[in-house]
Amino acid sequence: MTARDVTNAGPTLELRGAGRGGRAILRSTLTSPYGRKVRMAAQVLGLADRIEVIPGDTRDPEDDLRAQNPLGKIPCLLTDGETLFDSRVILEYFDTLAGGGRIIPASGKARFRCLTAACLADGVTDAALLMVYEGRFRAPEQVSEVWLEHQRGKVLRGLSALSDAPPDPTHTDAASISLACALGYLDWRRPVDWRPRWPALAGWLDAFAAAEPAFDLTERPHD
Ligand SMILES: N[C@@H](CCC(=O)N[C@@H](CS)C(=O)NCC(=O)O)C(=O)O
Repeated sequence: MTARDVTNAGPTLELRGAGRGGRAILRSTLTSPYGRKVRMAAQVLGLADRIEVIPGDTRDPEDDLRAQNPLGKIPCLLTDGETLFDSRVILEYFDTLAGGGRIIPASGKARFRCLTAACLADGVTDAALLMVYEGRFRAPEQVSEVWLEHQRGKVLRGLSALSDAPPDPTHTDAASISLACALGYLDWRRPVDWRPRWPALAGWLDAFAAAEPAFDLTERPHD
């Protein structure tokens, strides 16, 4: 098999599955910031009605999520007999289904800039999530201020870098989706008070929400 064969190997992975009406199944809560990335990308690319969201309880050993994704993390997409995770892979998959180059530039510098900016925003979410988990998984006397400070540094440096060079808020791609989901998560869980420090990013989020209806459409339910 030549290198060219490898890049073009295998049949297409259709977006279908055991969900209602033959839909693919997305294991995710409606509050997960990474799940929101996937739901937003599906909206943007016109794929949302081919996916059924079935919540996954990441802390429940009886939930079949752990059999689907050994890491026990959401989001996780069950499609055409395959299981795809994590959110970055699922965004790549959706982009491919939509013809390519829609939310991730197909090639060149633009592709790797977009993917790196998306990873930076995801990294902000990762660190924010670890700060939240520190309070959730440990008794108050076990909480490590050193660890919290370490993660806070990642959030703050990430936000500074993203504020200095934000993605175009009027163009929805993997980078702007990831940043919007990161900021939405920070607004909800508040591991840091980011708005006073980065008003330009607050303006960025307003501009993105105004330009991209999928942001409001994927907002977590408010009870
Ligand atoms: N890199 C993963 C991160 C996924 C992730 O950490 N999801 C959280 C929920 S928001 C989770 O499943 N946490 C449970 C755990 O870490 O055990 C992605 O982009 O999908």
